[in-house]
Amino acid sequence: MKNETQEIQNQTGELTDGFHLLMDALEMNGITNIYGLLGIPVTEVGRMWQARGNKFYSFRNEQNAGYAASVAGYLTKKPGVCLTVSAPGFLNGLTALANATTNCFPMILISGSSEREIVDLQQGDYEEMDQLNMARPHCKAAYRINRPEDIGVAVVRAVRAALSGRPGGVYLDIPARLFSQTMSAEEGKKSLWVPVDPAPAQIPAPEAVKRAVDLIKGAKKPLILLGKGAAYAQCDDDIKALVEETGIPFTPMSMAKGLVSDTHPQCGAAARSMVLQESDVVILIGARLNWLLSHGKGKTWGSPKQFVQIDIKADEIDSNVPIAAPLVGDVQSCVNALRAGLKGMAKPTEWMNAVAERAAGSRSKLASKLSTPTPIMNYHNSLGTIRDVLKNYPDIILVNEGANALDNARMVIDQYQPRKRVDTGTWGVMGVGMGSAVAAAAESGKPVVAICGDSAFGFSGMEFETITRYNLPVTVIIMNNGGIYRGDEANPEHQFSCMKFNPETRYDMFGKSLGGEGVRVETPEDLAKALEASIKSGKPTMIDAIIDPAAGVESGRIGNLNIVSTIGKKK
Ligand code: FYN
Ligand code: ADP
Ligand code: MG
Repeated sequence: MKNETQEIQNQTGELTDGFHLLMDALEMNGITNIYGLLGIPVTEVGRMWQARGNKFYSFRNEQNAGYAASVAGYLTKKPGVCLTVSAPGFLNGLTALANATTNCFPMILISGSSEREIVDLQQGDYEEMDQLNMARPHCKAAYRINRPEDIGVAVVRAVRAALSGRPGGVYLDIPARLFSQTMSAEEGKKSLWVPVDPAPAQIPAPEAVKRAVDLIKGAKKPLILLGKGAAYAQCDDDIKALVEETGIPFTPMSMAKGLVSDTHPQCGAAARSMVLQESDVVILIGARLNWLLSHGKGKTWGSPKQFVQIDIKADEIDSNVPIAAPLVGDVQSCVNALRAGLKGMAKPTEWMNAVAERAAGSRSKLASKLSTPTPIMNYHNSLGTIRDVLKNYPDIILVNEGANALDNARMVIDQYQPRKRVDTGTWGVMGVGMGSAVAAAAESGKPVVAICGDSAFGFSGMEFETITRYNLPVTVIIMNNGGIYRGDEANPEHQFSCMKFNPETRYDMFGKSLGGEGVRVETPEDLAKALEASIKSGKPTMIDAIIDPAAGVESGRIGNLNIVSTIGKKK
């Protein structure tokens, strides 16, 4: 019950509360978009955020809102903010927070929560859960706010934790009652501030630079390997200059594609096996030697390597194999220190020519497959068609998820500019597509094309309604081969195969039913027409591309990770 004084103070605006302090603090830190799903106890935050003229992107499941927030963070270098209700909503968001942390994307998950005195005695609150402790193991930092006067410092801590060093996910836990707790507006204002330089440059040590320069200068077959950490750093010109000044071939990891154009003469993407196996010194720039790079060992790497590793996180070095020349610091500082030290180095022309020759051979071999017609479209002629359309729209952000839909699109579709490809990332997460598409459109204002396997789309397909509701310029292309990996598996007796979907499924009609455009296509010509029309219209469009159910292989290009039983296998 408000007392008399509070009523008077309210009317004279002398009071503020948790709601207002949280929004003031977020706005002061440059946050304008929040991605989330409202309900008890955060509903009012959404309404009030919109009333301030900011955007609240309201999703159908918090996991997708969280994926959106994390991609917003990756694209803007400001923390993406996701807001959820307590317990189940928090848990849905937590998957995305953990994924953001794994991907090194800056994101803040804000969830309403139960009151401490009830949770700590496990007295059975509405959606009771000890969220702070549940979050801690899965994110970079986690804080709970207990007093309105602490909202300012909590948001500053969350912003700095999300952005500094290796970016990542931060959890902010807000017990429900705090939102409506009041305090003097003047005191409240004084409790808010903006962190100075929350993502400071981290300069590599001169002796580390010298060690790396000497190693690279002595290399016969050096290779630059660009990771999404280099893309995130947004020092594109410096990276391009390092590549061109040294004449060293480069190959990008999937989300680093386009950092230097895939069509650049020094791009070794189409000679990947060769450059990994035959190089002698490998310069890792914002790329971890994790599973995606076979942990830096084995047949992927052929001859022994000496690694130079640029990374902002010191203990990433030696995570898998010895690193001969660690360069601990931010990408931009390290790249420019290398450039200074390598000035005038002899370019590895012979090696670069050999790589370029192999790459050109692969590209022309692939080109013939891309234009070979088949009775039912396959991944090559469908993606080849998409590539030919997208090359005229270099501004478009490509979102990509699936197995064969992912691996073939990564190979076929060139990227020409930095941060124009968002995909399943380090974990290979299925279902990131729709959230990523919302964030890409919302943060860039550019058209988005999402190429999704039909299985991957199923994880978050209902968010197409979110896309149509905000009328975002998103084209979703479903690579519909009727199943997980493939659609032609034989049904076991009296059952429908656990790897297949209903062949009657109509994603085009699903798209229309959610308020968008929808078209089913069965030929590359029709696919090209539908894609052009959708991009030109700027309308949310679902293209249901029929792909041969026999096209594709189990798990795409990572079938080597499959585990099969040898017991009782028919010989
Ligand atoms: C690449 N290649 C090309 C081109 N680009 N050939 C012709 N033209 C072009 N433009 C060649 C490249 O040289 C390789 O051939 C091959 O195509 C594949 O290239 P890619 O995709 O870069 O390399 P590869 O071997 O697949 O990389 C391994 C990987 C990758 C693990 C990094 O597969 C990956 O990122 N997978 C992610 C899987 C995932 O997360 N799936 C989601 C869950 S699936 P060669 O040089 O001859 O080798 C759930 O089951
Ligand atoms: P990819 O999957 O593309 O190889 P990873 O996500 O494995 O990329 O690696 C990204 C690496 O980049 C992480 O180890 C992270 O610490 C690092 N990183 C992220 N941002 C920066 C930065 N600004 N400067 C240096 N390293 C960075
Ligand atoms: Mg499929």
